[in-house]
Amino acid sequence: GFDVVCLGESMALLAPESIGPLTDGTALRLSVAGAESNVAVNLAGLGADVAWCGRVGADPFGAMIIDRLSDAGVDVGSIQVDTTLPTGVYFKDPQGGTVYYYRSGSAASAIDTSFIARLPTTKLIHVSGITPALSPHCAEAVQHLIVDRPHPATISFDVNHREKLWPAEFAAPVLRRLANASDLVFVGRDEAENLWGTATPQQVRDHLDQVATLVVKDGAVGATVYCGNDEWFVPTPPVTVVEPVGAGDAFAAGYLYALTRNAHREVGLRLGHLMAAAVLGVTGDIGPAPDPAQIERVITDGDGR
Ligand code: KDG
Repeated sequence: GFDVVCLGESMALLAPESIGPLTDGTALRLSVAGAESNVAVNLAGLGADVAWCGRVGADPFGAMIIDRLSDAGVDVGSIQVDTTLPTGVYFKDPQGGTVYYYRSGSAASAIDTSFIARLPTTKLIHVSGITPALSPHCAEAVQHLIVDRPHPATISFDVNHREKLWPAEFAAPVLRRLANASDLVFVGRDEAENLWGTATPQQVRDHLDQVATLVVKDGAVGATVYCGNDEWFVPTPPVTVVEPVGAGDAFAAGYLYALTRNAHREVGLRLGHLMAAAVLGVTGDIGPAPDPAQIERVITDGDGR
């Protein structure tokens, strides 16, 4: 089986080539985006045996997603190609600081419990709070995966609240329920505050008290991992932020990679920070390839200096 299976929607992303308004005549660049496939690409870069499972359309965008993930070393053998529904698309507006999704009725929005039944064998399944927002079928599928547990795998859940898909008042109870039924949860401190009104990492822990392992990321401050009554905190290393998108996905990949190597939870936080820092320094969703020697130093010595 795989070390990790990541499940979700990937889309074609259209973003201006240089910062400016989204208007007629603006040159756009086409690329691949998707939170869970970003995690898969980062994990493959670290050397993990990882598959991405999702549904794409029988169109150039679906083909592009399959090609790029395959190039990155991610297994694409479980991707379903839908012959009628299209690949989702979204536009990034860096000037307005927002995104526009064209993904309702996408191939991925038809992910259902039968798709979950066909997931390949793995020790660890990574999903996010984006998927239950895509359609009622997707919500049922994620609930089935996490609550009914048809697969004997550890479930990792990144809360990933996307305001443009569902406002906090609708998302809050669903994301809390899914998080509390997962084995490992990633959430941003400010994301949790926006959803549940929890101001401090400890308040997040009190709100998600059923989770075996909870990782609360507090931006430039640091990350805390809670496990039972124990907790470990690792400060965020200083970094110049060019563009933050993808940093959470890279963080999750670093933590999950440490988990596949049976490293200590604190090592997971360090690898998470290291992977996130690489993405924070670039405009793209994925950072430059990590230095394998530095990764090994973090895993064996507990730090990468
Ligand atoms: O984490 C980055 C994602 O937000 C981006 O790749 C797009 O998956 C995406 C989404 O649904 O917003």
